[in-house]
Order: sequence, then structure tokens, then C-alpha cells
Amino acid sequence: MDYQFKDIEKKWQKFWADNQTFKAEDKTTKPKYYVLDMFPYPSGAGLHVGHPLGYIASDIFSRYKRLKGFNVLHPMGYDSFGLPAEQYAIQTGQHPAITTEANIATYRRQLDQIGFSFDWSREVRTSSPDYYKWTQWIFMQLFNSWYNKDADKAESIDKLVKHFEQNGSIGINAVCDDEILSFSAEEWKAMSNQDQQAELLKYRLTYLRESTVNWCAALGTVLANDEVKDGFSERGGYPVEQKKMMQWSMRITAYADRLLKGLDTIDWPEPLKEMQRNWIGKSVGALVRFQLEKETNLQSLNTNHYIEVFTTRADTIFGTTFLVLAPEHELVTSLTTPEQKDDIEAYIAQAKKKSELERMADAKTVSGAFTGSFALNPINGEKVQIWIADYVLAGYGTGAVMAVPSGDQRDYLFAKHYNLPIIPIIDIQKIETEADPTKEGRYINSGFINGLTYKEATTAVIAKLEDIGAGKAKVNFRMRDAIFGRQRYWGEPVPVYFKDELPYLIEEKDLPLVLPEVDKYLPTEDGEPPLARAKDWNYNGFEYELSTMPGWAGSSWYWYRYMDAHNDAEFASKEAIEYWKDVDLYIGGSEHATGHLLYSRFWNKFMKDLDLVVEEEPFKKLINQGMIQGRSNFVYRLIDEEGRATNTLISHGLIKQYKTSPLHVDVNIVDNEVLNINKFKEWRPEYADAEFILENGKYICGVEVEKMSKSKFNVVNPDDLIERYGADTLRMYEMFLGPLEQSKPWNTNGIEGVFKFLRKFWRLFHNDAWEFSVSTNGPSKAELKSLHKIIRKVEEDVERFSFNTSVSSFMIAVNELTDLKSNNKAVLQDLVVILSPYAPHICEELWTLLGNEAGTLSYTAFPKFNPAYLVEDDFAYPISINGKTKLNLNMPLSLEPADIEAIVLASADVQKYLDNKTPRKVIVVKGRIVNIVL
Ligand code: ANZ
Repeated sequence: MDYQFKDIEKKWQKFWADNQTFKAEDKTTKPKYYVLDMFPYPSGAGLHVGHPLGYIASDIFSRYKRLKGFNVLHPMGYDSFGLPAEQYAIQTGQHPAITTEANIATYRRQLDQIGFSFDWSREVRTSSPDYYKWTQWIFMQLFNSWYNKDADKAESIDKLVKHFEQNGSIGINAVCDDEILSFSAEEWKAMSNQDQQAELLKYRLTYLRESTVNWCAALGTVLANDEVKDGFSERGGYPVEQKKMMQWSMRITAYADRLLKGLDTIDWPEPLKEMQRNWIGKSVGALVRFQLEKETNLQSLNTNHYIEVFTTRADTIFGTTFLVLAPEHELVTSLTTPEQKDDIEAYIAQAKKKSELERMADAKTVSGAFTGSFALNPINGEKVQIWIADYVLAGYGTGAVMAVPSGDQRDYLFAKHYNLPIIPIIDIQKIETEADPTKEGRYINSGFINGLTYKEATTAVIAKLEDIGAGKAKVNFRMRDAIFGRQRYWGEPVPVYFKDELPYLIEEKDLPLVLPEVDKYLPTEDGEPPLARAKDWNYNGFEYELSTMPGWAGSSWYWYRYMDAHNDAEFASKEAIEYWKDVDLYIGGSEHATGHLLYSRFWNKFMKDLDLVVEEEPFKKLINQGMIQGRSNFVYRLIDEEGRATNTLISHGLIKQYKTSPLHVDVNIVDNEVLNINKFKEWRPEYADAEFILENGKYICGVEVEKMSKSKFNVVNPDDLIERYGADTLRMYEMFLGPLEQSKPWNTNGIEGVFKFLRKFWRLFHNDAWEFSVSTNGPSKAELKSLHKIIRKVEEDVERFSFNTSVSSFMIAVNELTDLKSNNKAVLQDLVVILSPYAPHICEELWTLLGNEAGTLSYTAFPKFNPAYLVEDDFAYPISINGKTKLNLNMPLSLEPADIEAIVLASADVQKYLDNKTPRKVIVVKGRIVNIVL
């Protein structure tokens, strides 16, 4: 029978499902291997050909590892809370659970069609209560923990309370809020429960704090930085304000150093690690206190008679000519003199409209306002002006900087603009004239550090500051605590209720806290989140938290759930965690570099601290698959004299001769750049009577590579390709497109070649009448050579994730075997196993046809490579006479020189050249050459 991919693929997909072929074992002596894909958000649009790229690669790897004797865990699930379903719910009133369910069904159908070897028995959905019960449970553990810097790990809050009861706050070295109280054990015990709880909240790893957020009143919600553009919401264009709001946060900053160090222990792409390093942004510097000048209105300042700045360049302190505070800095009001009040207030109002991102990005336009007050440089006593400007961020360092116009570009621009002094502090001339061979630059105008290098100066200044009590060394991180709440409906409810305005956890036995029903998915009229609409929703009369968890909550631990997906007593059993440990290979898109991958590492480290998991890092090796770009096709409309596009279309090769305007055309009605004219006419009513100027009787379309998107009509749906060519062809073709990590355009044109290859492969097992026919004779050397070449190649390729290169090697192997007219059973059976990770359906079918007992080849052994078969047996010896090569003679490589000499001299062909002369000498170099000297 010819290659009937449709029947074959259906049959095997059903077999795998019915037999749970890919169910990973929980107890086995086999070594484990965990291959994870980033699970998808099930959107309404379904999969396009770009989505499965990473899944195909991970599937090949999983299947390969099974053949190599590993117990492979290769699960799949859905990150099913999120915005699109909610947005759709708002528009249509349809419950997001219903949309989500329907989308998941589409995804599942599409994934099944591609023949993935997922263990579906472990499927997870972040939006299902039996899953988010554990997301809520982990939140509770975070709430019940604090970060002990001395132990460098999270510990239980009970332990902290015990310490407070015995020793008060002395001896606690925690990552916590800035404004914590100092108290003795007695004072602690004397506090009301309310006050104690308020104090503990400053230590908890998840906590409520007033944070600055992008608040969009019209949408009734907080927006992420990338949802705000120029002070307006990206969606709807409503004004967005910087607003202080009580928000749940996660104290990820406690883990900054460990998140940084851990990067050195994992096998991830270097650019991705670098992005995380930048995001964490470790800065080694110093805190420096500038006393306020006496005239300043000190009464309203309480205790802070100084401004503290964070600097990474303490060495530049002699160049400080003014201070700049963030407009939100707490001292701004008290520092502002009556004369400057109007200026300062106007400036603050304007700064409020900009998001933090814009403030940082906007380096060219300088703006600020003078407070009217002065401070004193602690090192040289110089009096400097105090300004506010929005380039200083409230949330970084201390929210105040010492401005050094001769050292910092922004300070320089600012000084120029407002005519503030600039003091040069580095001897530039010396560097330029080679007088300073170190090229480091030495200090001038800098008192006791004059003549020192950067390193020496930094150390000297910090030592001096510490000496006079005006500063100290300080490491700062750019990373902030992560906001952990959204004022939206379709997310995990936070398992917290409020009593006397303080948050308390609900009891563990009351988990999951299920998302309540609401009449609408919008905020209430007075701006409360949608959960406020829920009727009779309270915890024994106390109000629940009304915000829900952010999108990243459910995805920050999901790989553990797959280890033990149906456990309702624990998020996963100890046993399962100890066996599976961590993810060996994680494949997904690079867009998650600093979000998901950072939060997951954070939660993992936290869970490790609590001994809930065993590994410090969750994902040992990570690969980012490249993007599949779209390949757009264009038709060209003729432009008439009045400049209007007409309904006459010019073929691409002829457009130089006309004035035309390009138009995207659906790639699905273009075959190898040739437009299907009839389908085009049917495509849109306005083209029904289009006319065409053709080349060689065809309309040729133009091509461009762009993002794959609906609006560009270049989306290729895997369903259509599977329908035409089958999943095995699609799988191999996606790999054939190029290296996995590289972005590349989709080009359907080559798929035919891959399909033909699979048919040719099928043909090897069949005679001319398409009857299955293999021979059981001993394989020839040539057959074994072809086979062992491909065994070695595929093994090497797959181990280094180079999937595209194996595809071409398979083609070569099949061509060689076809040329050899091979139908040797032993050889072909091994080939079936080697190819099966790439094209599993056809291989399973052939495996069965080869007479293997009904069942799957998934757990058979990958053929063993034998180098002996690759050793060349014969060698075409070049035979030269007096140093000139005359001919080649084939001889076995095993022959010794004496035998070779005998054969050569006996050869009639050689005799012709000898002219009946007796050679004076015959030189034989085994395996290289024979030279006859006459
Ligand atoms: C004086 C100085 C002189 C600085 C010089 C730089 C160069 P990183 O490396 O990112 O940590 N800075 C401190 N807090 C800031 C804030 N809240 N908003 C904006 N800028 C702030 O950068 C630290 C440097 O950025 C600090 O060192 C400070 O300027 C500025 F030649 O102090 B520097």
C-alpha cells in the first residue's frame, strides 16, 4: 500500500491515548529525565505553525530519551487564567471559565493531531480550583515566612515572633520594610495584637504595602508599565496616574543575591542570563549623608536633618555641585521655601503623569525645580543647592542623588540647563597625553584623594565617610519587590481576610478559596475590583481581599504539580519531588526571560528554604526556540492617473514598468508564489472582477518576511498542513527549517520535499506493487555503513539539540539505501527506531509491519553505534610510476605491503605502463600510495 498517512496517524494517536503509552512511571529503577515545555495560554485563535516549534523539539528529545532507557516525564497543561478570556467576558457576559474551556478543547485537538508524546494523565490548568488551591497554599507559606539574612534563607514567622518575645528586635537581621520599630521583649509583649500584626507585616515575604502604581481610574485597575503609553492606557487611551495604593507585594529582593549567583550554576543561553543580571542590577556603592544647612526649616523635619544619597561613585564626591531628590521624596515639602513653593508644586503635578519607564527613558529633555534649600558636602563642607527632578526615581536607592556634572551625563545636562557649577575632577589631559600610562585618570580638585586612581579613591572616600559617621558602603539592587495583585476577576483569589484593617490568612482547611460568581466582570461603580460584586462572599463575616493574583502566580511552581498532579493532600508528595527533583530540559520563548523565569526561580528558592523541594534551581538546562516569522505574499494594484489603486493587478516581475501599490494577500491562496486567481476572486467581493497582467501565463506574487499575524494574512495553520501532508511531515519540516534557536521565516514551499522523503522511506519497505516486503538475509557492508552513519549522526545531533541537521542526514541515508535497493529487515528496523522521535506515526506502523508484537516501539532501545562498520574496507591505491600517478587500484586495506606489491605488479593495467621493464624499486605505503621506480 502507498503511504496512507491519514489512517496511520489516526491509528497511532488512538493507540497512544488508549494505552497511555507516554505515562511516566513514578517508581522505577530507570534514571529520570524531565522535559518541560512552557505551557500555553489557551487563546481563542488556536495554534499557528510557530507555536509547535518548541514542542516538536522537546517531543523529539523526549522520545529519544525513552529509547535511551530513561523514565521520561513530558507533561503538558494550560496557563489558563488571564486577560483575553476576561476581556471577552466583559464584552459578552460569558463566564471566562466557559471561554477558557472551549479554547482548551481547540488546543488539545490541535496538539493531539501533531502526535506529541505528552503524559496527559498529569495535565494541569492553573484556573482549576484543585490546582490553584496549591497556588494559594504557597502564598500562605510566603505570608508565614520572613527572610533571615544571617541564615541567608527564609524562616517561619513563628520563629521571628519567638525571638521578639525573648529578645525584642535586637539581633534580627532581616530583609524587611525600611521603617521597622526597635523594641525590647517587654515592649513587644505589651503591644496589642493589632500592633504586633502590623509590625510582622513588615517582615513577611508577601505583604501589603503602599506602593506607587499606574492607576487607570476609567478602567478601574492598576496597569503594568508596558500597558501604559505616554500617560495613557494602551487599551482605550484613558489617562493613567501614578498613585499610591495598598498592594500585595512579594519580597523577591530578599533573593536578589541568590538569584544572581544561581545563574552561574545553570545551563541557559548567555543573553538570557545577562538579561536577568541586568534586571537584578547589583550595584556596589555607598550611602552618603549630606547635612541640611542651618537655615532650612528644621522644625518640620523631625529627626532627619540630613539627606541620604546612594552613589556608585563615592570617589566623585568632590565634584558634587548640587543634590537632586525624586519629586516624591518625603523631605520635599519641608525643604521647599515659600518662594519656591509654586514652582515645586507645579513640577510635582507634571511628574505624576509620567510612568517610571518614561522617566528613565527621557534622558534628553531636562526638567526640574529648585527647593530653595541647601545641604553640606560631608567631605569638604561645600554648600550645595537641593533640587527635585524626575530623572531621580523614588523607588531606587534612597530616592536622592549627589549630582556630579563632571562625572554623570544626566547631571551634566541638568547643570548646563540650569546653569549650576561644574567642577572637573579627573585629569583628562594626563590621560590623553600619555602622561598617565595606566590610562585610568587621576583626581584633581579633590582634596585628600588628589592623584589617586579610581579604586584607591573609592576606598579612601568610603573609609573617610565611615570614619566621620557620614556614610557607609552599600550594595543596592535595581530589582524591586514584585507587585502581586490585580484588580481583576479571572485570577486566583488571595486567601486573606481583613480584621481591623489588617490581613489574616484563612485556615488551610478552607482552601481552595474558590472564585465567587459575579454579575459582571467589571469593577464596581466606586472603583472596587470585580470581586466586590460577589454576594454574601465573606469569611465568617470578615471581608476577603478583593484583588486577585497576577498572571505569574500559577506558572511559578507548575512543574512541581506535574510530578504528582492528582495529590489533594500536598502540592506534590515528598517522594515524587525527591524522584523527579527538577526539570532537566526546559524549552520556551525568550519573551519570558525576566518575568516567568525570574519569578519561578524565586519561588523555587523559597520552597527550597522551607525544604518543600530539593533543588535550588528549577530548570537545569533551558533553550529558547526562535520565532517563526510569517512569509507574506503581495499582489500589486495598478495606480491610475488620479493616483487611485485600481482593480488591475500586475504580476511581480512586471511592476517596474507600472505604478503600483502592494496589497497583502492570503498566503493560503498562493502556491510557490503563484497566485490562485480563482480563489483570489472569491477571497473578497471587491476582487471578483479583478483583471490580471500576467507573466508567462501566471500571476507571480511578491514576498516579504514579517511577523506572523492575522492582519498580514500570513498565518499558516498547522491543521491545514496536517490535512495535506500529515503530522510526521509537519514535524520533520518544522525541524528542517533551521537551527532551533534561530528565528526564521515560515516557508511552506519546501514541505513537499519532506513529504516525498517520507514516502521514499515507506517505499524502502515495499516492492513495486506497493506490497510490504523485506528480506531477512544478512545485511551487506554498504547497508550497515549507511545505517551506522545515521545512528552516530542522529545521536550526536540530538544530544546537542541540532535537530535540523539530522533531517538532511535521514534524507541521505534513505537515498543511499534506495540506491542499494536495500530492503533488509535488520537494517530497516533499526532505521525505523532512529527516525521514530522525528516521525513517530509512520515508524510505529512500520515497526508493527516488521512483525514486532502488537505494541509501541517507544520503549525499545536506540540502536548501538558500531564504529567497525564505518571502517573503509577497500582503498583505491594511487599507483605512480616515477612519481607520476597513472591509475588507481582497489585493494583491501588489510593487505600487507608485500601482497600489495605482488597484486600491483601482476595487474595487466599496470603492466601496460611498465613497458616490459623491470622496476628498480617498489615503494608501498600502506593505506596511502604505491610508487614504482623504473
Ligand atoms: C554620583 C555619581 C557620579 C553617580 C558619577 C554616577 C556617576 P546604578 O549603577 O544603576 O546603581 N542614582 C542613585 N539613585 C538614583 C535614583 N533613585 N534615581 C536615579 N539615579 C540614581 O547607578 C547608581 C548611580 O545612579 C548613583 O551614582 C547615582 O549617581 C544615580 F560620575 O552618584 B551616582
